[in-house]
Amino acid sequence: VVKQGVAIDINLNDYDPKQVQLLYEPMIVVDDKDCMLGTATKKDVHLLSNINNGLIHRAFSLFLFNSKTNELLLQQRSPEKITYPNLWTNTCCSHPLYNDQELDGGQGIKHAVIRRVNYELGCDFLTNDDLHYLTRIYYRAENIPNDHLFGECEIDYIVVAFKNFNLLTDLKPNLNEISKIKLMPLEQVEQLNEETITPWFRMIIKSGLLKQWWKSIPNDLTKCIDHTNIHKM
Ligand code: DMA
Ligand code: MN
Repeated sequence: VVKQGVAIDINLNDYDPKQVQLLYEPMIVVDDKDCMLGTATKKDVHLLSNINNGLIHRAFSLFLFNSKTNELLLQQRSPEKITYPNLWTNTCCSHPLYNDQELDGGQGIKHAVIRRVNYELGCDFLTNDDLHYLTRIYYRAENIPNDHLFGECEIDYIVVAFKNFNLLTDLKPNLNEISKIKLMPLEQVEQLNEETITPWFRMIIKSGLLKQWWKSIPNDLTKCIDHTNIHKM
């Protein structure tokens, strides 16, 4: 059975054309155990009407730490983003695509991470070996208040990397995706104003998971690996 969600005709003229174009990317539709059910567009999986009918899709969240300073790389989403514009969040979030290279839960996710850090951050220094898939979280959230159209309901693969890089010379943010980037120590991340960060980033901080991962890098990360359970947020 291919679960696809209902395609709804909505007026997308008020949104950024590049971001609208990306709404036709093919996502991986899964059940709450992360078993693949089929595919649907980025637009359809993020429509609240479909989310309310139980549509779940696969995503990833990358946390890139600067090994020199032990700080996390954060990004501020651009005003062009259709969901959660202008909010601060972890290094890079996106979705694996429904294609041969990205369907697999392990290698496919890493392929998607490398594709997106390149696209969003102009980052070309991460390789498969730098990426550690730790665990999966399940969460659901609505888009910014006053938009009753979009939201998220995802199985989110948590990927961590620890690498020495220079914020100014090794990265070139794509301004259609990101307005600002910065490095932050744990204490500062934990004090971020909830209103200014994305819901998934807030849940990951509040749950204590981020702190646990942070304290375990780089040598103790294996104790954070759980490829069996899905943390419900
Ligand atoms: C989607 O992020 C993934 C998560 C974990 C929320 P996003 O909205 O930044 O996706 P994209 O960058 O592909 O628009
Ligand atoms: Mn999503």
